[in-house]
This record gives sequence, structure tokens and C-alpha cells, in this order.
Amino acid sequence: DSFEEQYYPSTCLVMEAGVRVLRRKDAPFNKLPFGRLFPRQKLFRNVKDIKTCAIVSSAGSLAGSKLGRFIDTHDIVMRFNHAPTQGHEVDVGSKTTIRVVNSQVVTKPEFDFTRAPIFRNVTIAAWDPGKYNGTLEDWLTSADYDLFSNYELYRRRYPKSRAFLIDPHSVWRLWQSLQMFAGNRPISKNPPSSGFIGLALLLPHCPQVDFVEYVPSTRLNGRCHYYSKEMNSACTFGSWHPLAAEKLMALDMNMAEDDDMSVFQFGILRIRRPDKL
Ligand code: NCC
Repeated sequence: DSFEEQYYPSTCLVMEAGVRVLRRKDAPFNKLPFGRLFPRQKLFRNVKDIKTCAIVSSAGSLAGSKLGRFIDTHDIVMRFNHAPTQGHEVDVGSKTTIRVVNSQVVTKPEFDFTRAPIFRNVTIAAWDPGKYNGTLEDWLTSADYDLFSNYELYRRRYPKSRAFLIDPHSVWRLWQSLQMFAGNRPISKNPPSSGFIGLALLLPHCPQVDFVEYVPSTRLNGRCHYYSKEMNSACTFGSWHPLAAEKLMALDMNMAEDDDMSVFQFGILRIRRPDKL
């Protein structure tokens, strides 16, 4: 085993899942007109200059955190779904580089994916799990929510946009990494949350990731999201997604010096990419 695998096994497991976006050259898309919708650009510009990244969970306990300024100092800031910054800048910051969105957000009319300003001028990584063991051809006809038509509309409307689809096979490989970490405790056969998918997608591009309010801090307040009043602890501790296992694994990846302080007091998990240790 390498040094990294010995000392940071969970981080290595997540990296090995190889969570990625689909590219034009990937079969079967290299033979399908649909594949020509994928951007030619890479997921991020100037990857060599990326030093620090922040992932902002949508958790209710971000409310009142005043972490906005800290979040905005990072080179890359990742957010999820339709989580707003407007009106919440003090707590969550205002910079957004990339949004990871699930296929419900791409398809349901209330989110207005193809027009809403929140999805413009940021990188988009959209995902849908499809069937476990399904082929990519199957996926095109059996996604949980048919994200393809709105993706096509968005790409045609904004040809210069960086909007990508996450490889669903890589989402299930991440699920397998999670199951490997959980050992003999079977996790639910549902895909990881957008938060965990986002972490796995970002880590290969970023030497240091600060994941904010994912493992709940002492600010824990029972609210689902920082941007709504809804009370629902399942958003934090999980029901459909294997969220509890994800958060245990993420905590195991934490490298912050004074770890208990930063995780539970400040709500910040610091994860370093193994090759830069
Ligand atoms: O709620 P959601 O997630 O958009 O949150 C984004 C990510 O933040 C982390 N989170 C959120 C709330 C909380 N209290 N604690 C947290 O740690 C999680 O990592 C989460 O992934 C999703 O993962 O895409 C999800 O999306 C929502 C919903 O579809 C969208 O918000 C659009 O309305 C799902 N909720 C429902 O379907 C009702 C949620 O299960 C997962």
C-alpha cells in the first residue's frame, strides 16, 4: 500500500470512485448527436492555479454562521441545487463557481432550470442515478427524472455555458466506495446525496477542500435549509440518501489540525487530496 492508502484510506476510496463528467469522446455519446451537446471545455479553467475550494452544504445550521467571508476566499466555491446566495451573503458568501444539481431540479417547472438567473454564468454539473448496473444507453431512456430535454434546451440556449452531465456509473462507483467504508453495515441502495457527489467530483481538481456545515456543528438547529424555515432533521441525518454513512466517511477524511474544534465548533471539514499530503 502507498503512504496515502495506509493513512488516508477513506480519501483514497472516494478518489478511486473516479466521479467525473461525461465527455464527447465517451461511448456511446461519441456516436450520438446528443454527445455533441457536451461542452468541449474542461470542467474547470486553469486547474493548476486552484489551491483551495469550499463546498457549501445547504444545511439549516449555516444560518447565523457568518461564514460568508471565509467561503468567498476560496478559489472555487461549490453550491447545490437552487440554494441561493442573495440575501444570505453574510452566512454563505456570494461567490459561486459550480452548482451540482440533481435531475429533479433540472426538470421540475418550479426551478425553471433553463431560464432562472441562479443557473446562469456558473458551471453546472447535473446528475441522475439511472438504474444500478444499467448501461448508458438505458440511462438515456430511463433516468429517474428525464433531464435530457432541459439539458439540451439549456445548451442550445447558452452554447458557451459550461454545463455538464455527471457520469451515472461514477455515481454508483461512489456508492460502492461508501459501502466499502461502511463495511458489514449495508447502506441503502440509493445514490449518495449531491453533497457527497460534489465532494468526489471536486477533490481530483483541488488540493484542499473545506466542506462547510456538512458534518453538523454545534449550530445544529433542526432546519432543513438555511434558506427556508422548514424544520426537518432528516435533511441533515438522512432518509433516502445514505447520508449518515456519507457524513461518517467525510468526517474520517477530515485533516484539520485541531479537528474537533473546526468540525464541531466552526462547522468546517478540511479534506486534503492525497497526492498533496
Ligand atoms: O436538500 P438538498 O439535497 O438540495 O441539499 C444539498 C446538499 O446539502 C447537504 N445538506 C442539506 C441539508 C442539510 N440539512 N444537511 C446537509 O448536509 C446534502 O449533502 C445535500 O446533498 C440533493 O442531494 O440533491 C438534495 O436535493 C433535495 C431536493 O431535490 C432539492 O433541494 C430541490 O428541491 C432533496 N429533497 C427532496 O427531494 C425533498 C434531498 O433529499 C437531497
